[in-house]
Amino acid sequence: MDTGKRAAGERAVEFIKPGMTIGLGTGSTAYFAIKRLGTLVRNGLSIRAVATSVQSELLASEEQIPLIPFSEVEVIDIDIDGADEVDGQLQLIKGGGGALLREKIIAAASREMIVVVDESKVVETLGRFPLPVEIIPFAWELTYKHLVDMGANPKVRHIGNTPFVTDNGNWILDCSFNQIQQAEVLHAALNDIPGIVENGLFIHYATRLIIGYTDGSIKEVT
Ligand code: ABF
Repeated sequence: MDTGKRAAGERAVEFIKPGMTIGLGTGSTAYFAIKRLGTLVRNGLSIRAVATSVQSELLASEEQIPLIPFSEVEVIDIDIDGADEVDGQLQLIKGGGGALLREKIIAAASREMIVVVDESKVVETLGRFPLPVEIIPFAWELTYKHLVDMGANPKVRHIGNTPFVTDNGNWILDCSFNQIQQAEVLHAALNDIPGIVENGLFIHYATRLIIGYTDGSIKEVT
C-alpha cells in the first residue's frame, strides 16, 4: 500500500512557496510529491523546477510543471526526494532507482532537501540495503576489483541479462556492506577510486525527513 508514501510526498509540497525553484526527486514516493505539485501548478502556483531523472522530467511535463535549464538556475530552494534508507542522523542511502548522480548534484545545489519515505526506509544503521555505486563502463572490471578488495561484495546491476544503464550512460554496482558504521569515511574512500563516478551515500544533505505511515499519519524530523 502507498498510503505512507503518498502522505509523505504530499506533505513535502506544503513547504513550497510561489516563485521557488524546486528539485524533483525520483522514485515512487517523490512521485506523489510531483503529482501534488502538478495539481497546485495547474491551479495557479507559480514555480520552476529541475528534475533528477528522465523519468521525473517526463512526469513533470505530463503534470505541466515548468522545467528550466540549469543555465537559469541560481539556487534550488527545495529539493524533494526519496531514499532507500535513512538513519537517525538523516544520512541516506539512495540510488535504488539508479538516479543517484543527478539526485546528488541537485541535492548539493539545494537550500533545503526534504526526504520523503515510508516507515520501511528508517533504519538504525545504514547498509542493509545494498549501496548503489555509479561507475563508468570503461575498465569496469578494474573498478569492480577495487570494490571486491574492500569487501564491498559488488554486483553489476542488470535488467534481465543486460547491465542497467543510468541516464548518464554509466553502470551501477550494488555493494553489500551490511552495516555501514562510518558513512562519511566510506563515502570518501569510494569516491577516491578511479572509475567511480558517485555513490549513494547522502551525508549532510537532508534538512527535513518526512516519514509516512500506513495509517496515513506522518512524522517529521529536522
Ligand atoms: C530515488 O527514490 C532513489 O534515490 C531511491 O532509491 C528511491 C527511493 O525509492 P522509492 O521512493 O520508490 O521507495 O530517490
